[in-house]
Amino acid sequence: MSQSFYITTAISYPNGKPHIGHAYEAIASDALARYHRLAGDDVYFQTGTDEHGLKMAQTARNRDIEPIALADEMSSHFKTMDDVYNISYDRFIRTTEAEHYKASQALWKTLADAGHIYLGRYEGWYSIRDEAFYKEEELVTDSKGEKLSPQGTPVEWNVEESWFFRLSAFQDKLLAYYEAHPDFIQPEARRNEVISFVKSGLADLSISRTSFDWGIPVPDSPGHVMYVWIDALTNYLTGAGYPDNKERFDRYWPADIHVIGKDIIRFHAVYWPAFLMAADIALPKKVFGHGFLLNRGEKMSKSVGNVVDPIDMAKLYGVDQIRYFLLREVTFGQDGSYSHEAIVNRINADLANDFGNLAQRSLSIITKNGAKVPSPEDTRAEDQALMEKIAGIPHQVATAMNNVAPNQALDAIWRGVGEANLYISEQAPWTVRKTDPVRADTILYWTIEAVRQLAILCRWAMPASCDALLDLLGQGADQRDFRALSAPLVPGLPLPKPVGVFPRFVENDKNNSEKAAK
Ligand code: ME8
Repeated sequence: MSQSFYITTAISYPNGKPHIGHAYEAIASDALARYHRLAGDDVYFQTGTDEHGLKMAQTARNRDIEPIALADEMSSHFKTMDDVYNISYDRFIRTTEAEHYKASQALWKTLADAGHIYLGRYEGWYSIRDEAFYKEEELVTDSKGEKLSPQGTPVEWNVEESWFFRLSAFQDKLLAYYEAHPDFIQPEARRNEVISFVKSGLADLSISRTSFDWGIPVPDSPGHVMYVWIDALTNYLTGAGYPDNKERFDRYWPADIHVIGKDIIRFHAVYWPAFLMAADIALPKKVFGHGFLLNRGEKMSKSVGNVVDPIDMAKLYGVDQIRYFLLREVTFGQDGSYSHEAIVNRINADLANDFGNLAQRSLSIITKNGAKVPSPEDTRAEDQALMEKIAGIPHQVATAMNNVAPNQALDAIWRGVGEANLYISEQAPWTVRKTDPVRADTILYWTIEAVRQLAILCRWAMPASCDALLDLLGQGADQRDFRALSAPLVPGLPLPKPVGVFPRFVENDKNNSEKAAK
């Protein structure tokens, strides 16, 4: 039986269209999901939209539409973005689905029956934009003397009857859990931040609202809807079949990794494990808080006008080009910056010059000489040396991906691309062919065998482009996962006419502005 691997992204608020930060999280999670599928795991990958709460209700009111109409409209943009970027989700969940209501209410009842919930009165600060409660001492004051949340968003004083979760009872249990499971929260900086937050003291958490009704009704408590985060976090259980589908639940729960942004680490690494402990449900194995994507080093914001539409970016640069750029350029877990120059540099240097040219140079000679996989009849030590280097890469990729470091995995693959380029330049099959065609065929064979392995190794990063390369090498759909790494190309296999897989990005090409405008 293959090992199960359940991976989730955060579910986004569909109160506006997705931006490139949302695409980034989806791409990184997709890379991990695809990697595990290639490695033979039984992967379940869930993403979706978080449709309740005050932020959604207010945005809908401002537009004079029903919240569900807003959710339907915007959720479809998130789904389209995922589809454009080849995000291989197994389920796109929406928290307005009936099945999710059932799971959220079941979790609530479990918490209530176990005595972890009580009715009280909430008085305190609330940020609608963060959908979060804050302690007085956490707030900051801006230059106008206005109080703001630690994330810099406006807060308002809130007083209402509310159900409370006894979060304070979990302080020691959480700290003990973090201590016993050092990999539960990653990266290290996020773990330290969470530990110091929990050590500073946990107040009970208000988990229902009475001042609006756009949420999941609290069981047996008319007038109360669940606090949006209780409902949102439960999506991870809904996807695993909670509460009724025991077989599915046993197969996929606990989740292997929740991939989220650093701004929502507290909800995932404090509240969520506390709810699960209280309900006697196993905790997810890992919460990974990635960094923020910055536009030329600046935070994206509608008022600065630097919010970039991920679909326009895909049209301008290419889907796999953006996927590769984000996965390679940003150290996963840290903030990352993007700019036109940096993207173009990666496209032209790494993709067009390095990987693309390697395939193009070797395949174009082969096409002119019979268009078949050549025979390695004169294999020498230098060929074996290249293949040994390539053979070391899967292990390096596995180590990196198990450490949630896709950038390091790509570094390892590109070291292989570099070795293969060095090899073909030194062996110069175009010159050797004039005097020794058997040796030239051998060099070309090992070059395209290296291309084949490298393409399989980075299919999780650039699925469409790597598949296009494998098409050029005549490889079938069942010859593209990691098991196929050890089944070398068969000499004599007919090959199609090569086409460029990684085009250069040409500045001021009039096609670019047309592409972006489409
Ligand atoms: O927080 N760079 O939704 P959301 C990278 N509904 N990631 C970014 C980013 C940026 N510039 N901006 C946002 C929510 N994100 C909740 C989640 S989960 C049970 C509920 C990330 O639409 C952000 O950190 O505000 C989060 O992981 C995701 O995008 C959705 O953010």
